[in-house]
Amino acid sequence: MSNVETAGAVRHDWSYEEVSALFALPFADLIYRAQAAHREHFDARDVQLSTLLSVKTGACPEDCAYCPQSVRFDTGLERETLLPTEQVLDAAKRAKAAGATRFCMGAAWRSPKDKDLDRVIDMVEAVKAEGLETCVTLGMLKARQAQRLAEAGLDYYNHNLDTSPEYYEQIISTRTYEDRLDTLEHVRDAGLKVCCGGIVGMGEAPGDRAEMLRQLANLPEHPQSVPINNLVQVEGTPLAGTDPIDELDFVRTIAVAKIMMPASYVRLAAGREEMSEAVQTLCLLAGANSIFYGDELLTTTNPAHQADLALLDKLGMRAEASPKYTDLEPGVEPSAEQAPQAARA
Ligand code: SAM
Ligand code: DTB
Ligand code: SF4
Repeated sequence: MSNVETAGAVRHDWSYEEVSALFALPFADLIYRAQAAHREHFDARDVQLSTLLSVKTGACPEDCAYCPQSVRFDTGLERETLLPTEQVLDAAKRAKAAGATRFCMGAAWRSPKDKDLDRVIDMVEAVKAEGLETCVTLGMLKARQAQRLAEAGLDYYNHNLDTSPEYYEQIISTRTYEDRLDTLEHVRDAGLKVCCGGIVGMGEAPGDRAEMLRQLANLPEHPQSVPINNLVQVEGTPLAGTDPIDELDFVRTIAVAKIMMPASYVRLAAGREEMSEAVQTLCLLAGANSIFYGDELLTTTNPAHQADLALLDKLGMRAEASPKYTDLEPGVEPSAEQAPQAARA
């Protein structure tokens, strides 16, 4: 597996040495391989646009060291209880009008209570009826909760591994790596698509990035969506003041993720506000084909719509019109736009 002829192969048996060797490639060779892998599965002009909304903010009992929403850190964040469905739907309509195709709702919970889940299910149904793909991230799920979300028509569940198993204990003590793998199993078993990635720039060693990607790619199925977040440093969190990751090492992380999980959307996720257009462009050249779109992430800021659309335009790229994994109704012919994507799906 050392050249572009085998680019695009979907494997689940990566060794640590192989992943380290990818990170060590000359930069041009790495980008060449990532591009080749990407083009086996996607149209290289397309970028998928997902808009985030925090539907329940702050006062989270967990201690994730990166997170402004933990009740344990004083970040000055205003807490908010679960939003009414109408307010969520309004935000989803605005996201759709601006060009997003997926709407991701996040809640600062360790895990949802069943009565909370009822309300989230209402939101999912309302947003889906608008014609948007839906994603939620609510913390740990039980098998039955994942099934209920699947029955409601949810498309994706986001639950990140965040980092390597070895570095994990430096970052979170209130839930284990195993807990995360269990939730991911429940989500897969319920037939939901998985959105799972991690965060870099948390002071991890390069080997932790390699191991995090190895963990993701060696899951029983590749997550259909892989967000790579660059830590957004928030004053008051334990990770504020951490030395940022070298920008080219960030690009390398994206490229290696694409080579290892070529059929997955790799999302250039949090942290774009601090990145130049040139670095974002390198990420897009390295096979990132999804972004968070809209001027807010969950509690921090993100580039404005106009800036992102202008960048895509400058690069001859475009917002993906119909997501690759959209299920077609049985018996319904794919539209001309869907056809090439449906054929590859
Ligand atoms: N509470 C739920 C959970 O953690 O499973 C869902 C919401 S949580 C905010 C979702 C993800 O956002 C985290 O797993 C983490 O990867 C990412 N995240 C949170 N704070 C971040 C930050 N400051 N910078 C980058 N990514 C962050
Ligand atoms: C993901 O991987 N990143 C998103 C989403 N999944 C839920 C969250 C980023 C949060 C950044 C910090 C904030 O805005 O609170
Ligand atoms: Fe809570 Fe999620 Fe933030 Fe961790 S990442 S503190 S679980 S909101």
